[in-house]
Amino acid sequence: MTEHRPHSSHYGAFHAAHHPGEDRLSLRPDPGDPEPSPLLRNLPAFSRARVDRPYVRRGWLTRGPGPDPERGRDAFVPVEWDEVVPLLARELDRVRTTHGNSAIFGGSYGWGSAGRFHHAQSQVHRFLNHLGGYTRSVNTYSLGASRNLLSHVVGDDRSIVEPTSYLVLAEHTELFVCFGGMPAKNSQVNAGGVSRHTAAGQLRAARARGARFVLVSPLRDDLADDLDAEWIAPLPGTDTALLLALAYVLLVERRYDAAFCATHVTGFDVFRDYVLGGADGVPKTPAWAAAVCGVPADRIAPLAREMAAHRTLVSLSWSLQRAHRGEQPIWAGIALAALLGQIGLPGGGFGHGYGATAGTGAGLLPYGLPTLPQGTNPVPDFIPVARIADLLLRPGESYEYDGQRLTYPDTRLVYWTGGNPFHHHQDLARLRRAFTRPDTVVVHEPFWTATARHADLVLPATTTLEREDLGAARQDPVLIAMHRVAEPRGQARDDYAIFADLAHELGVGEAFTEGRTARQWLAHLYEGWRADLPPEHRPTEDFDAFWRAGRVTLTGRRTRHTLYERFRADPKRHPLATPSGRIELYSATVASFGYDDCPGHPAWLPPPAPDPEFPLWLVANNPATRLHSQLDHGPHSAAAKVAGREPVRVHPEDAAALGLTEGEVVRLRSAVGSCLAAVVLSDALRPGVLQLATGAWFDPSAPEVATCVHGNPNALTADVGTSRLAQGCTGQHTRVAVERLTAPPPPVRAHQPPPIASR
Ligand code: PGD
Repeated sequence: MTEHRPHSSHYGAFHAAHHPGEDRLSLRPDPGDPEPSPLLRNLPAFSRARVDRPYVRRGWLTRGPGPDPERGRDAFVPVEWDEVVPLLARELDRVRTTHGNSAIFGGSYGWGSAGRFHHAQSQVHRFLNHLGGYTRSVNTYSLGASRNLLSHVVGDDRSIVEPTSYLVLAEHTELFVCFGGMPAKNSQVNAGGVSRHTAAGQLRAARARGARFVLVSPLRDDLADDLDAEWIAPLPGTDTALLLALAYVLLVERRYDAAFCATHVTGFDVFRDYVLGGADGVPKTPAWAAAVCGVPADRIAPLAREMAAHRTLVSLSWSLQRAHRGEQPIWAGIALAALLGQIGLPGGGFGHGYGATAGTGAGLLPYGLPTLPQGTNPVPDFIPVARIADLLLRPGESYEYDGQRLTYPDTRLVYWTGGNPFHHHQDLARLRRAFTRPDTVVVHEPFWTATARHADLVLPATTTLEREDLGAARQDPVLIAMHRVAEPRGQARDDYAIFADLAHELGVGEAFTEGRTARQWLAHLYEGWRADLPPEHRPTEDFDAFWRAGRVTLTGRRTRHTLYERFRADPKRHPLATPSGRIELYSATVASFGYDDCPGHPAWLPPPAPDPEFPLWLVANNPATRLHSQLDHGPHSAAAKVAGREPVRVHPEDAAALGLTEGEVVRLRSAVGSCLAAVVLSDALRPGVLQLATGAWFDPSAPEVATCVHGNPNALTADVGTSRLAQGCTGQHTRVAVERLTAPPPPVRAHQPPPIASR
């Protein structure tokens, strides 16, 4: 397939050709993309890391299903497709008939790949629904704390899904105060695709117009250099204290918008009482905050005054809430924006997630996209997504979540497609123990990720390059005909084809496939979608014309978020979906849950006292050189490694105090585990804070040296929910010690296939 064909990914649209003889991918970014993502450079990653054929773990094959401590350590036996399909069908049938469908965990969280039809999670959910359902997961690792919180505070998550566009901010915002920054690296990616990377350019336009940027983050590169931001560097996880102190200044200096608070807010008195110290005897003064967050008190009051005097955007990153009591900085940020009284004014108020993806702030299409119907799931059981290890380790135990008491079902079979929990989950040693508990783990994967290595049945999936699909996201102006660019590797098959065979084996083949080939599904989904569109947005091209053209234009992205504009104009006629119809600075509902880890108003809930054994903070953020763990073996990701390890950035002052040198491989140790990483010196960090990105493939091959010898920070992070309100992921921070190695580090084996055995 040497001719360049249209295709798409979560980080950009492109044309590509595969040159099979040389095993080379030639790739041209979409000519309409003003700033194509460097992540595209990972795509030509044909490597030994591919799963070339179906495999079954030796112990499972010989001893049959059951808990097994060898899972994740065992060798794999190559099998044929016509053997593995009936084997897996029998096991699925055994589990559902013996233990019931709730014993199948099909939450299967993960970003998978771009493509509306071969969307791995949609495929597995549709398949399992045809078998009678599964225990599902709710929420995301991205926004675990926020979604629940926002439902109580502003009624829903539309402020995330459809925030004011960058176009409006670029025109109106005078002061961007960016808690957690707006990292350019995260604006590379968008779930489903992004054909135009415009966020960076629009922020530059705001700067050129004279807007001022203030970055509040322990990491200076959480905002692009060319925005000339003032950098305020609090300790990780202390933004709530800073936000409360800014609110304190507005309250005591009477710079808050009393009229807005009287008409649009509920719980103002409770919040004011808490901030001024009436509730707990601790006024949240700048001096108080300075002692908590390390930002000088004399910088806090002037910032509050400046915010009150200008059209100000309080920008709250998603990373803020992926942490201990992550609900609080978001609630405190919304409270601060409410006091400023600019919510609903162009360029003012708050935003949550600018910079988190390329789509945030790009405008939203007012209609849906072609979507594979998933059917209905009759099983009521679910978990908040980040409670996966608890689900497997604590069957029958109860826990609290958003005012409910829930019980973990007894999981016998785990089915994962399109995700990598051994990338995304915290405390990976604990996750390993959890994965030994079910009877059977099934994974479809193109690559030998740690998740595939911890499975019993590993079924090789195609990558998008090897199949046809529809590429689109609701924040992007094109629907792309993703043509096949390369032939499937080895015996890899589409997830759809695998599920179709399993469904036939289990007697639901016709219901699952509806008699369509993959290409027929694409035409069916496209035409059904097109017919339902409002006429003014309906593309004239039928499926064949669309496929030949390679794309159709999607019109009508909204640039203004009218929810808050209408609410501002008339809160009685356009109330928020909260019990009071207003922004809730005190939520009687949340208070009624009685959670001391998430009380009824925003509060500073300090983390446990730091253990002197772990004197440094580690920020474990999303990576700049790959999407999560995807294509970690790709050229762009590999180029940033140092001696084959993931780089850990260390401030030169800390390095000097610890006697560390640039490039040295060190061991990071936390209360739950350890990992190796290579030192890179950087003054873009607050001293006392290290930074190690997520996404290096977990490598537990030398446990005597470290839990992970490659540099996966989730070997270090704790598996604890944000609070009982949301039980969200807290992977963003942990506390660590750095140790020098006394012997040469062991090799990294993460990108090599696991041991292969004969029967
Ligand atoms: P990915 O690396 O994208 O990570 O976690 P997520 O599990 O989404 O994994 C997707 C997997 O799907 C890859 O292994 C890929 O090969 C596979 N895949 C791709 N396409 C297909 C396909 O078509 N079929 C099949 N079967 N497989 C496919 C991401 C998660 O990590 C997220 S969203 C966030 S925001 C979290 N962030 C943090 C964090 O900030 N800090 C820490 N410590 N941890 C985090 N984890 C979370």
